[in-house]
Amino acid sequence: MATVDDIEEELPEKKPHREELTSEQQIRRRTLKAFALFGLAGVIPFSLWKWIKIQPKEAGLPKVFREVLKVNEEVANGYFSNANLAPTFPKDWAVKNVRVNGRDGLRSAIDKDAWRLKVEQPGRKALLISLDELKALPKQEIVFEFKCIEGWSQIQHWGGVNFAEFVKKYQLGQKDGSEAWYPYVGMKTPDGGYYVGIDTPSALHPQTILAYEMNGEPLTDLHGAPLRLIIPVKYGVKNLKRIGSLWFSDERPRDFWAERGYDYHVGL
Ligand SMILES: Nc1nc2c(c(=O)[nH]1)N[C@H]1C(S)=C(S)[C@@H](COP(=O)(O)O)O[C@H]1N2
Ligand SMILES: [Mo]
Repeated sequence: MATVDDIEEELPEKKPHREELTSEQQIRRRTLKAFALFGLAGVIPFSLWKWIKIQPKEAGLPKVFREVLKVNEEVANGYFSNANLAPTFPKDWAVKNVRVNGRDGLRSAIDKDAWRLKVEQPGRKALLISLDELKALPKQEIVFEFKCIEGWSQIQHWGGVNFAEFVKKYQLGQKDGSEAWYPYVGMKTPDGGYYVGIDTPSALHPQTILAYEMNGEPLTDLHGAPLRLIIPVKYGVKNLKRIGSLWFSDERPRDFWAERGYDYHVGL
């Protein structure tokens, strides 16, 4: 893997550092502010309103409101918009010699017939879903440029179940008795040797797939059989191979490469 310094060099303008805060701290700060404002919206005291009115303005709106709008925009984009789609290509542009990168969580053999996808959510009984059940859902294919953070990329062809479709089918992600979404999805290999955390809007992005095929064939072991994540809005590191279980949660799930110094979100 590249070092943290390499990544910072690769993505200078994408990760502007405001003051001394890391992007993670900035997001947390902004989100907290947004939630605080949502909570106060109905009962906002006059003194606070006066304070907001004297805040610095950005595009005509007090900056605090602008920040709430930004968070809303980001959430809305992730869930609903097709505007930020990764470019796609004709099938015959896809490479045949797909590179293998990363074997964490793949070193032991698994019994693919006995394999089930375990799905968890707070307050619910775990689901165990077979590959045949997933294959019975509509198949989505994508040919896109897969990018590894180490500096290589390839045009690759994957097929599987659209993640949002899967979520809808099994009624996942939203908190019981409310419209609110769990903010994170965690995933790990059956042996726990590799694991990722993904923000829910990115997981629900229209191009995110639970893939069981590569180039029209079942996945090979080293590409993540029987099921892997394909998430074109993220770098390769988040595209977990050999998914054993996935879960929705309020807490940010552990993430293998974030624990080794990479940015948690590694978005493209
Ligand atoms: N289980 C598991 N998934 C993983 C990894 C890994 O080491 N183990 N490496 C990641 C990285 S860094 C990349 S670039 C892609 C590579 O996928 P590929 O081997 O199919 O090209 O898998 C990702 N998913
Ligand atoms: Mo990677």
